[in-house]
Amino acid sequence: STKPTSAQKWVPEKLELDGKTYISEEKYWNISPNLIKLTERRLLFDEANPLNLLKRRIVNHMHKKHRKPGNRSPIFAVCEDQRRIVSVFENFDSLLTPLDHVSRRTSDTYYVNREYCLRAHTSAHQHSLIKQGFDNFLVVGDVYRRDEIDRNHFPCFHQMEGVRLYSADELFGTPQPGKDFKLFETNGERTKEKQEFHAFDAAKVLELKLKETLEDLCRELFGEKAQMRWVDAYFPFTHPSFELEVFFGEKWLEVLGCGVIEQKLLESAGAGSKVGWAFGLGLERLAMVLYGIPDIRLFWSTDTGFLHQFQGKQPGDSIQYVPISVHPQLYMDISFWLPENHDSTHMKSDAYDLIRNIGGDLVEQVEIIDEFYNPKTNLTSHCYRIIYRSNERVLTKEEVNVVHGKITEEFIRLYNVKIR
Ligand code: FA5
Ligand code: MG
Repeated sequence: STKPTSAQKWVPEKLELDGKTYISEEKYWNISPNLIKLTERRLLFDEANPLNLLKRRIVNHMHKKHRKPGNRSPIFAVCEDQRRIVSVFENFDSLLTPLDHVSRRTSDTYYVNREYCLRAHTSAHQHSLIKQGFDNFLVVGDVYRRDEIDRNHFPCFHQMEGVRLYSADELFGTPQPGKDFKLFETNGERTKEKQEFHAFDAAKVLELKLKETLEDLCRELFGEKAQMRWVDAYFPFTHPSFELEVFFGEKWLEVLGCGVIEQKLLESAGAGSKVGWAFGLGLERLAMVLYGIPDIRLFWSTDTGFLHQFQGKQPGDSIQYVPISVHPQLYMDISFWLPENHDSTHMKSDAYDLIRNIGGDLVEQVEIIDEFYNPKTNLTSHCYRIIYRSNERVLTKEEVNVVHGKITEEFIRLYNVKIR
């Protein structure tokens, strides 16, 4: 029995996600049906989505640039299949988030019950992965926050986490006589630049390597043309902490947070003998800058006018997004038999030309959606889907019929096809 306490609050009994069932608690539940729909989209696994392209590009770069001694194998493990519902311990406590921190509130985080929430950042997986023994890893995934919605914010967005841990030798290189660098110091002081446990040199080298890694990544993505700046920041699980901003759309846009991992976190995860850094990238923000996508909501578009600009592209390709029309699409198909012995490949290029020539600006896309050969009649059939859309106005069905009719006539006249 469901007895709503507040008017119209939708509280299902349970939520099933990523193969696990969570029993909801009305007092905490604040997930909307619309948000559930977002969890089902899995944009990062959709090859036509720019976020998928960007993810692969960053992973390729990190694999290429960060390798084991001897240079043969990449050091970063890539984790893409972590469960998206995490415990309050994983999302907050393990990351040393104070009990009264705003991010814990039900106004900021989506809760299923007292214990479990939708992850608000990929940092939620740091503790458990380090505990499992991973020293160097990337975590990619969708994260959820009760944020405002505008051009740069959306309640579901995507992050990539990076964690890199070092022993003294890994951080400073093999020890040399007379040079005795240490990771830790006792009775040290916590300052703006370092944690109390860290030796000054260790903290400085970590900060340098962290910033170098991220600047190098941004140069690979944006080339030399991009303007970037470092800003001091605060996160409960890193110190010192920084944010990187990139100049885009006439403003500075924050694209990532990062810092030197709090030693207390590493200790509690069983890696207290190492030191390390971590970063969390906002993939949408980077993709907006990289591909010139002006609004974060576009990543959720199912409009083929958007998706076609990324479909079939490789991570290394340079792509600049061309704004699509705000008017609706209309599509019509045309199917015909080619004359006997007419070359199928040639027909395709001829067909694309013919359709564009007659349809002009009204044709947004053409694709062949069906092709087959009938051995009995020795005939080949083609079916093309034509997507009509105007930049200036809403097209009427009648208007499109006229254009489509002309295209059909030209196919018959020029190529002697038999309409099916
Ligand atoms: C974090 O989420 C930290 N976990 C990052 C981190 C990781 C710090 C590891 C230190 C070590 P923040 O809330 O600032 O930090 O988000 C990180 C990035 O996600 C932002 O820089 C931004 O690019 C992106 N981001 C944040 N909120 C949104 C949103 N609502 N929509 C789209 N992108 C967002
Ligand atoms: Mg931030």
